[in-house]
Amino acid sequence: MLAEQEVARLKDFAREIRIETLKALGHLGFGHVGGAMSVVEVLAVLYGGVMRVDPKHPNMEERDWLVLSKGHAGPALYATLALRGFFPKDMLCTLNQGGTNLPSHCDRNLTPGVDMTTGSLGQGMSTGLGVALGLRMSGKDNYVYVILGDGECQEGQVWEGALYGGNACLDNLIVFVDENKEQLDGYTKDINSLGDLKEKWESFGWHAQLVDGHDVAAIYEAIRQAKAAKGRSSVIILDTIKGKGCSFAEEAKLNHHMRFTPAEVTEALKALGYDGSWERGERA
Ligand SMILES: Cc1ncc(C[n+]2csc(CCOP(=O)(O)OP(=O)(O)O)c2C)c(N)n1
Repeated sequence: MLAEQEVARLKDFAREIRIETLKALGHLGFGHVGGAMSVVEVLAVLYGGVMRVDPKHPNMEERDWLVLSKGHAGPALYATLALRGFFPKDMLCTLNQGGTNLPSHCDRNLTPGVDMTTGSLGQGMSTGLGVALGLRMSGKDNYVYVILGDGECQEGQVWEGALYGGNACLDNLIVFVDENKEQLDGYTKDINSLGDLKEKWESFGWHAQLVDGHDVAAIYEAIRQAKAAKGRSSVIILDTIKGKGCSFAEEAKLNHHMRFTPAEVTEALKALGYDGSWERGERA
C-alpha cells in the first residue's frame, strides 16, 4: 500500500499535469481536452515513480516504455514529461503550432521522452506488444505500458493484439484501457457497445483488473498486482470520466475535441488552484 504522503504527492502531480495541459491547450484555443484529462492520474502514477526513466537520457536502453496509443491525448503526456524535466516547460505553449516539437498527436521522432508515434487508433496495441516481445527475447527486464481508449477498442487490431498477448504471456506488458465511456461523437454503448471489458480481456487469457482511474492509490496497487501476476499479460481497465477536472469540458455534452475561450480556461485553472499567468500568446 502507498503511504499517505506518497498518495498526496501523486495527487498533486496529477493536479499539476492538468494545469499544464490546460495552459498548453489554452494557448491554442481548441483541442482534445476530454481524452487528455481522463488519463491524467495514470500518467501521474507511471511517471511519478513507477516507470524507470531518466529525463536526461530519454532513450536509455534500460528505460520502461509508454505507448500512448490514444495519441490524441498527447498534450497530457507532454505536460507530464515537461514536469518531469524531459524538456523545458515553456515548450508546452508551442503545442500543435508550426515548427513545434509537440504535435497534436505523439511523434517519437520529435519529442524527448515519447517512445512511440501514435494517433492511428489500434496501432499502439501492436507496436506495444512488439516492443514487449522484443525486450523479452533479448532477456531485458524493461516494462512496456500501453494506454488504449475504450472507443479505440472498437478497432479489430486491438483484439488481434489481445489474442496474441494472451497466448504470448508477456508479463513485461501492462495495457490500460481508459474506459471513459465516450468516443468522438457520443457514448460507446450507443455507437458500438464494448460490453464488459474486464470479462472480454479475461476471455483472451489476460490478467484483468478494473479500478477507479482517478484514484492514484488504486492505480498504483493495480500495477503492483499486475507485476505480481507472473507469466500473464496484464490489462487494467480504468473507470474514468472524459474531461475530468476541467470544468468547461466536464460540463459539455461532447468534449472530445472542442473550442474554448480564455475566460473558460482561466476559470478551469482557478478551480484547479492556479491563478497565475497563462494568457493566449504569452509564454508561461
Ligand atoms: C484508425 C483511426 N480511426 C479514426 C480516428 C479518429 N479518432 C480520433 S480519436 C477518436 C475517438 C476515440 O475514442 P476513445 O478511444 O474512446 O478516445 P477518448 O474518448 O479516450 O478520447 C477517433 C474516432 C483515428 N485517430 N484513428
